[in-house]
Amino acid sequence: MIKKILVANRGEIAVRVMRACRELGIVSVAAYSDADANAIFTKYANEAFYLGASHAADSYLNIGKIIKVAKDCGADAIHPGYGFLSQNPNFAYACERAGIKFIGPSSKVLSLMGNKIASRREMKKAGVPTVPGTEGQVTDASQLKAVAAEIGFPLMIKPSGGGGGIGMTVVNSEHELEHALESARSIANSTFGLSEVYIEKYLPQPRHIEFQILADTHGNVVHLAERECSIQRRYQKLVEECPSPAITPELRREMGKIAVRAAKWVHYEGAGTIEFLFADGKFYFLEANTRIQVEHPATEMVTGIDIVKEQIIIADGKPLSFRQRDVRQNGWAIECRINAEDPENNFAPSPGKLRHYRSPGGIGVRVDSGVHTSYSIPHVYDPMISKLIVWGRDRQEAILRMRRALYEYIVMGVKTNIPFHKAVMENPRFVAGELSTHFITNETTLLDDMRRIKEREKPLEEKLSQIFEDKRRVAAIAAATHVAQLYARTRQAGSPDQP
Ligand code: MV4
Repeated sequence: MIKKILVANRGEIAVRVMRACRELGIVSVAAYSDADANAIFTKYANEAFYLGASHAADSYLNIGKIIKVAKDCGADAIHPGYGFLSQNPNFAYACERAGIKFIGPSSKVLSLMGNKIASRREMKKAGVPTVPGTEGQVTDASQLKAVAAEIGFPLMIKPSGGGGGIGMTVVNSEHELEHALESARSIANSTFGLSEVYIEKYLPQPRHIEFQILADTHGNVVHLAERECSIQRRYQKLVEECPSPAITPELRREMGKIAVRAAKWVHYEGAGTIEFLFADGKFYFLEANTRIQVEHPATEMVTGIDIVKEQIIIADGKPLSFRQRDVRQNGWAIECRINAEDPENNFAPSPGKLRHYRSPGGIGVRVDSGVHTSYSIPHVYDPMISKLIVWGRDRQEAILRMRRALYEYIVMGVKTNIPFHKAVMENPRFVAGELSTHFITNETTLLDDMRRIKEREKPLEEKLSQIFEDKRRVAAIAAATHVAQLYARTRQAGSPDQP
């Protein structure tokens, strides 16, 4: 039985996992770097162990150090979160050898799904529709020409070791072929240490739709419907929703069945997602994500199922706590990733100290974060501040609620993408649910819309900064005259209703 879990991650996802541990009565252990010594997750955990320097190679990416901490603290299992080592077969293998349960699929499944040519081949065998393209890798131009003659242009060269868009090349015509292939193979080799590339027909404006699945060790595999993640910038998702406005109940049944079949075919274990490209009513397998994903809360809001808790239950060898027929889809959820970045400066990271921080609340609002007022967002990691997730009875209500929640969000001290999210939530195409992976490039007015919204909200900002400026001035005076202590004593003595 799992009694103690080491969380091999940081920030909001570390807190998220520890929350599930707490509800399950499992002891949680943080492993932290220098930069995170005072982070919330380090304090939230029942125990905290120092890993190493802030640079991820010395801490969150260091397999040896993490396994050592797990042994030292007596953890039964390791939760890898997302990013870092979460999809690393060597890490899963190191856990397996150390007799510590890796919360996720086996190292074998991670290897298989991490190789895009291999996973594409397996999915084809399983009867999962894939984008028209090559069976295996393509090494020379003559081979590539033959494929191009068959599937036509535009086509896409993709690295087998990749994922997340790195090293992908669109080829529009025959005369670009030779150069594109050479360059793609060289980029693939330098980024992934694997020069293998494959070819797919290029879909010009697809939607990105992913099915959440859960698979236990008793052969139960279920899906929790889909999320639409089309709104992204440079392969970084910005807004996700559950369900997708493009998917009818019939399509959901069909795609869900196929996602479950895909998971069963590879003997998947744990939580995962099967990603599809969706265009002209047709869907094609893209890749599988073999981890908990950033955007999992959108699905949790709509289904009421705690996906992280189920991950732990599965890792413990127990059957899923529900069956496919128990899964109810209720209403609509939207998630905005709130980042410390400057939309006015090409979305450059804006790390630094949160001079003031107040997250929204009220009905239908969930904020997953690992930050607080006076916390400094480190420059060495991803500059995500939080995930803001709202629920509504329908998409319209969810959008209005997201606008309201964004209006309430106060972050002072760093630049954020909150104003950009406000522009997205007011965009007519977004409101109509007309989305594609090219949404942000196509919607050329978003930055101007954002500036207009900022101008419109100036009066609110001034009122807020007044509050916080005043507070600081009062605190400074009180401290100087020792009034603070006296004030605290009178408050303790008086009625709690007294101002
Ligand atoms: C594609 C595609 C169009 N056609 N494949 C980008 C990330 C990687 N996971 C796969 N990607 C794409 N593959 C074919 N055959 C368009 C994309 C793509 C994309 C996919 C998902 C989410 C956002 C995207 C943004 C640009 C391109």
